[in-house]
Amino acid sequence: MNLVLHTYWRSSAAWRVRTVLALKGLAWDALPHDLRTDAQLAPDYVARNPQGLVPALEVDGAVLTQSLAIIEYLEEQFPDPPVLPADLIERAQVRAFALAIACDIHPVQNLRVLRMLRARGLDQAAVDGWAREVIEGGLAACAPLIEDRAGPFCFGEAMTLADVVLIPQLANARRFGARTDYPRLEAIEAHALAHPAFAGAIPAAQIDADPA
Ligand SMILES: N[C@@H](CCC(=O)N[C@@H](CS)C(=O)NCC(=O)O)C(=O)O
Repeated sequence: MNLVLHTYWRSSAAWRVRTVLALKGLAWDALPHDLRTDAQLAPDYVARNPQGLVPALEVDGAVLTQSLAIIEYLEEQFPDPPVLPADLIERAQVRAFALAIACDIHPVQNLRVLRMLRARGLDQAAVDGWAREVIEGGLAACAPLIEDRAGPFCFGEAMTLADVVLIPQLANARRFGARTDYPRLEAIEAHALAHPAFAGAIPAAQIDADPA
């Protein structure tokens, strides 16, 4: 199977997919699109993904879009190791945690929304303040969902979709100076980043990353 990931090193949505590809031991080729130059809006890419967003995953030429749909595909096609628990209640809780970030935080602070605010006259400080407020409110709502759970990952001993989505969002939080000082979230982050699946998935490890 030939896997080609349309990606950008700093994209948190692409980072989610990179983590799951690594966790499942899958080899893939990177096709980077530099969001700073709007490469994601180039006609040949938009022909593949009309949303003009990264990531997209080409599977033997078939184009999959939306990071969570891509991850669900990978989970169904390559179930081992899983990113969703076997227990159906826990599966729904893991998905809910991931969606709370992927639907209710990330889209409100993504690049095109921030650019729209800038275009409507907000200065950069006000735009960054918007992102910070959105992320802080979102994380404050997510933290209690896993506060009382045991284990080094969000939902126990094994990495799940919840961790895959949380870690990039914490990186975004730091980028905008949002508060991240939730002891459980920070402990999960430290544990997750030490996992081999994250080593190759982090932004700095990507072929298109800016030199440090
Ligand atoms: N819901 C989408 C979000 C994708 C997304 O927002 N990608 C960002 C990078 S993290 C992007 O391509 N932004 C370019 C833009 O906003 O024009 C997913 O999960 O795949």
